[in-house]
Amino acid sequence: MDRGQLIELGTAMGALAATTPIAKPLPPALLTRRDSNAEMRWEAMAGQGYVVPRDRFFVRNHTQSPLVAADTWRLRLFGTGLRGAPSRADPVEFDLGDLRAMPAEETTALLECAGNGRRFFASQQAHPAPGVPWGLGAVGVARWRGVRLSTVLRHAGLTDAAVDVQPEGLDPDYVTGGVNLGRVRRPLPIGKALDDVLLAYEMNGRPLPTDHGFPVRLVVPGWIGVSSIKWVGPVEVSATALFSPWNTQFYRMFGPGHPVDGRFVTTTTVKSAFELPWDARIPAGAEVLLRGRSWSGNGPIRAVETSTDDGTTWHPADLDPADEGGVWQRWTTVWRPPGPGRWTLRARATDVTGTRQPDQARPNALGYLFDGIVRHPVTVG
Ligand SMILES: Nc1nc2c(c(=O)[nH]1)N[C@H]1C(S)=C(S)[C@@H](COP(=O)(O)O)O[C@H]1N2
Ligand SMILES: [Mo]
Repeated sequence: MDRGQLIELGTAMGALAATTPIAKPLPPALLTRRDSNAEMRWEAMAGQGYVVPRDRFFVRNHTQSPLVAADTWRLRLFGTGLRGAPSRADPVEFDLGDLRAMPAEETTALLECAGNGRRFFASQQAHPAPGVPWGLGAVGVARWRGVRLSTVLRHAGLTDAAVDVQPEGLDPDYVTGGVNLGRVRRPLPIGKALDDVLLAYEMNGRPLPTDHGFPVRLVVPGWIGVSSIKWVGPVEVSATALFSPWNTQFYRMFGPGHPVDGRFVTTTTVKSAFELPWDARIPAGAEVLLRGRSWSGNGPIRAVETSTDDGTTWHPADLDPADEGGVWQRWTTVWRPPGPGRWTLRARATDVTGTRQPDQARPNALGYLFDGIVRHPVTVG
């Protein structure tokens, strides 16, 4: 057996030896389980600070969380975009100690699944899409600490010829419709890879939790969640374009108004959520302070408006000045319910590019990038 085969066998056995659907507890007050995924409940953010605590951060697993041993873990870079490590069997390797010895950076970044809000394509627009039926809770903000991907790529012998960087997860192969698509992996254009991407080993001040990619994951700010590969092991750096099902079959915009072969999805869209239970109970006869958050992959939020009369009139919400320029924006608005009964709350945000949430999101075959105004039901009395 040559060294390449040994490495393959080693990582395969490592991934197979121990996996769990989701490692952390899923208290129903914090998270809603959706198969191998878990959605944050928005009421669990009421009264919280800027970041989402680790216990309620959403989990999106194509398969299962692998229990990766930190001491034997290696980052393995290879490919035609590197000097002297063209083949997967003979990679440039770094262990956790190597990464920790490189200059560390900390960044506050938002992670959002491309399918966040997918269920509203069905419930509000009669246009259901396949996939995890997320409400608005497949999003979270955390403080990530790690080393820049660009730093590691340069240590690995990056050449000017590199065009794509493809990190690969150590979780089990993804099998769908009877077809084994291999490990979760998605090419990242070299421009983004060298810009602000982090190889993170800490989340909110502690080592990454198992479900969020221990020991090391990518964090790709502003881009859809699938870009931020968890439990990263091999990383291919290529002088020619790379392809995987995650940039050809999934995470492309297909359907009317989109190119026949779809459009590669990069940044997330603008959204807003109330920090309230779905169908919240609100006491009658008093003013209530409604809280929420808005965010956009285009950059900071400039304005948020709310409506409690089915979108007839809109009122500016008060933006928390502490969040100005941040990756999401907290806001509040005072509401005096006119009387008992069922009411619908709406919030719409405008981001730094002037993009405002539309009444209807543009449908697409796989239900990505829902940006429509969500009708949040509440019961007063
Ligand atoms: N290896 C691996 N990385 C992955 C995934 C996965 O299933 N396996 N899911 C991706 C998707 S679709 C999303 S939205 C984010 C979710 O990150 P989280 O589970 O830490 O919230 O991880 C991404 N990275
Ligand atoms: Mo995702």
